[in-house]
Amino acid sequence: MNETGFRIDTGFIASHNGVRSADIRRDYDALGELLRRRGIGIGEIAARAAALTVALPSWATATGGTRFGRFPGEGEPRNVFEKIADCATIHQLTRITPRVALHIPWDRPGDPGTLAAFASSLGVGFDAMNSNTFEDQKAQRLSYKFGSLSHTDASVRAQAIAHNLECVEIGRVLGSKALSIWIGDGGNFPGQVDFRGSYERYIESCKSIYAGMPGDWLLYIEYKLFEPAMYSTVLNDWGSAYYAATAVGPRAFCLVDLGHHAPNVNIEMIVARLLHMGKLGGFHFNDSKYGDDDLDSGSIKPFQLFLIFHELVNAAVKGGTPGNPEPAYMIDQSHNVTDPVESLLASVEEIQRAYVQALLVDRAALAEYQQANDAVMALRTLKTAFTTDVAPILASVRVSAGGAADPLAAFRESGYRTQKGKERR
Ligand code: RM4
Ligand code: MN
Ligand code: MN
Repeated sequence: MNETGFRIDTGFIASHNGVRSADIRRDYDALGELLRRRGIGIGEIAARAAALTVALPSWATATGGTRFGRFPGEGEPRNVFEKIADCATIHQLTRITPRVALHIPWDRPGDPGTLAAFASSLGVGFDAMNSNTFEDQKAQRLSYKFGSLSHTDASVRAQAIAHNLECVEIGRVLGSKALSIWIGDGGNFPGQVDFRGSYERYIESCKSIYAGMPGDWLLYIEYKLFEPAMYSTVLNDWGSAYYAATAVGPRAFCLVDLGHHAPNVNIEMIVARLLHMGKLGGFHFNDSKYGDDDLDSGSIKPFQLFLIFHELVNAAVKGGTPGNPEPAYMIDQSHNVTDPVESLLASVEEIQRAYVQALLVDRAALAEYQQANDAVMALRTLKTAFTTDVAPILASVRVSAGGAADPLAAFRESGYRTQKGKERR
């Protein structure tokens, strides 16, 4: 079961890079010259690009699905070991995804120690643990139909708390250092849920979980506007998450999933607010057009992704914000019509691209334009960074780290999925 089977050969990656290296060098030098004229050293940008890391969601390596159906592809991972193998392949090609976020019970390991050893043999580790009290599992004693951590019945709340603590126990063995909680609790009809009572119960449940976490673990509180509850959600927005995280304790932080807001909400401003308050724990990157669409990062609103990183870089260059940890970057997507590995490879590249573009913002000039209320030039300063083609930096740092110049092309040329189609019947 924990055999990897086919793996992409390092020699294959070297020859993939070999035929592209002269072009990459030329493009990198040309971009270096352009940036030099702007007073930016390309070497420093490249070093920071190489230092970025993004966690992969175990649950996104297999085809997702909507409530209308699911259309799996050939060679999909059948168990958590095969999911880890796919994540390791993504890390092999991109070099910036060294950790996997695990979803329990979807990917509950039989023996966490065996899984930890397997992952480490493939060069990956574990990020935040993700609990699941938004659906019922076989042989589960009490139902979450009417909620979990905020349920009116104390014994359901106790069961949900125990599940979260089990996630922590598994995560301890895996080397994880954080727990992400997202609940589906809410109401479908006015009057169904006592807004204040349910929120209070949710906070008390989180306090119990927090009390059971090791002292060096962080708790990420993920909010979401709606769904599965269609009228009201117990943890609906960043303000509710902020208050809850504050009430729970200093190691509790808010998690921003880009798909969990109403359309057109200014998410970059929420990021700035949470950084300001020292309560931004991390992200679930994805993209959306209408709701919690879980589309590939940067596929619909790449400018928004850039503006989010602009706020993050702003905070970092000002020495961070007191009390706020380095935000954890994680992907949370659902792949319905694409090869999940290809979607993840593309998403990782988009996230790294947005980050590098944000590093190019002329912050001194921007501050002057803001001071002078020069809106046109302020926007142009951002656009100058956003429209810079940083692809040569991305390719070059990947190649230097032993990854692929073009991860998507390398993945296709490698025949990985066809091989897995044979192995994973
Ligand atoms: C939720 C939320 C959680 C994710 C589940 C599958 O909408 O985004 O983070 O674990 O979906
Ligand atoms: Mn999420
Ligand atoms: Mn979601």
